[in-house]
Amino acid sequence: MFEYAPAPESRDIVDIQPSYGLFINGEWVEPHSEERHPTVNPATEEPLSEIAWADEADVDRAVETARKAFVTWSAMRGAERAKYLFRIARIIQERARELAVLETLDNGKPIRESRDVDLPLVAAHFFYYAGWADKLAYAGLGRPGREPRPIGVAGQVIPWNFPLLMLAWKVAPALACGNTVVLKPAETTPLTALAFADICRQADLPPGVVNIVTGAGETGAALVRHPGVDKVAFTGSTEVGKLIAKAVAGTGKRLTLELGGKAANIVFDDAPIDQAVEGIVNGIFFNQGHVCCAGSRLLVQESIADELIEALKRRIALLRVGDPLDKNTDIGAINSAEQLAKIRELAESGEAEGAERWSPPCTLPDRGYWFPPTVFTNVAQSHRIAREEIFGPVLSVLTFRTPAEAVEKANNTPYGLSAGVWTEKGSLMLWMASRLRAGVVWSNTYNRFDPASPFGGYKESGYGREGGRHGLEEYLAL
Ligand code: TXE
Repeated sequence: MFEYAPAPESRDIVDIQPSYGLFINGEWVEPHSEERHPTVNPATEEPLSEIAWADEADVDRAVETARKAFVTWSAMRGAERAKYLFRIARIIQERARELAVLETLDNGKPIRESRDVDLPLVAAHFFYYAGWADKLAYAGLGRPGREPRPIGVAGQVIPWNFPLLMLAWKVAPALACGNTVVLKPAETTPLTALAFADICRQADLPPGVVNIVTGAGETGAALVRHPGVDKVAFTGSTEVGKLIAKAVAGTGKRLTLELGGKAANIVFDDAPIDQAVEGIVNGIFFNQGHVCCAGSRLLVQESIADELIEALKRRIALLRVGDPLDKNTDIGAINSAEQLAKIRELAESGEAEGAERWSPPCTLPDRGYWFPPTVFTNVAQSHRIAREEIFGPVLSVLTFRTPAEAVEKANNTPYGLSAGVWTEKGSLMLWMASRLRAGVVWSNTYNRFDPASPFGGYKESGYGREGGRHGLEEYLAL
């Protein structure tokens, strides 16, 4: 039905090196072990570059460097630090097209999303926290008469679903407060973090203030347990989050964890159906569903369930799955073979447990990692697809009759990151929002982000907040 755009966004505008070192003390250095692994374009399975694997000795070097840099960076006037952050923000804007293409190549997300969502939010985050850097002393943070101080070296471990945006969420507030950083990107999506290292040089950021160590889980674990790290910030799986909480326990390190989710998107019978359908589609298919706050459980009021599901399927049938560099693509590639296997396994469990599986007819490319948009109906709360985070384009539909039942079902999960509520009744909206055990509740919208707004979870979705003034406080000794 659709014409695919003949001229995909050109990949010529990115300059990918055949291999990368580690970024320590403002320089590219060889990893101690000289070990490297490819990072792959998930849409084609072609290697993009060779990435250094940092070991304990490399992490040690990066942390020591960050400790030295902390002495001058933390003593610098906030207004001076702000200048660097503003400069970084502007360079990100100037290089936005290139960074968007790089993100799409390494991650598999549609270029329309990396260009129109990720990159603008990345720049906005740096602008927002640049604005805070010279206001820390008199903004009423902490105890009266005491100037808040930075914590020290922040060890930051980030996932692959929003590689540059997660970097921005972590690096911008850390630097604004006067901390220095050692950051480990995810092993499948290191390229934009490495481009960010180049941006730090371009912005003349003093050496050692930001250090980037690439590698797998062992690199992250070495960073988290390093005694020279004062604050750990992690976004990733609940499983690894628990390991990190154990590793940090008793060390005195500050910790924030942003983990998994199984959010309910709740639609009442008075909601405008078309608007709700758009919100449901955005809630679960944005970024292939690789979103911690994805609206992966649709809770729909029984009286409108048939009508809504019908409208939803008509809308989903129009989504275009394919080449992430094509500007018309709605759903790109799954980030890795491992993630694809996980999604497949959970979808199969849905069928085996008796739920009804539906996907529109769609032709998937021969190479690369792909999964069609999928809806499960007849889902019971006990099914794995209603309980476990799938982290893919798979929606589980459940129904409810009363608001109390909607709250009970929405909260019936070990997670508590986000929720969506669709109703025209303001009083019902407020009633729901006050009862949902979720860090973020969107009303008549979904997946809306703003750097000024705090984000974070309840229960097994983690603790601490990122974004806004709350996110700033996580990087300050108040
Ligand atoms: O996550 P990991 P994975 C969920 C999602 C997904 C599942 C597995 O359900 O299917 O997790 O994804 C680093 N010490 N989320 O395996 O392993 C790792 O190198 C320190 C939700 O990719 O948690 C990477 O940089 N670090 C989520 C980062 O942790 C360790 C986003 C995340 O990887 C480590 C991603 C260790 N022991 C996945 N082991 C969200 N909240 O958005 C691994 N890492």
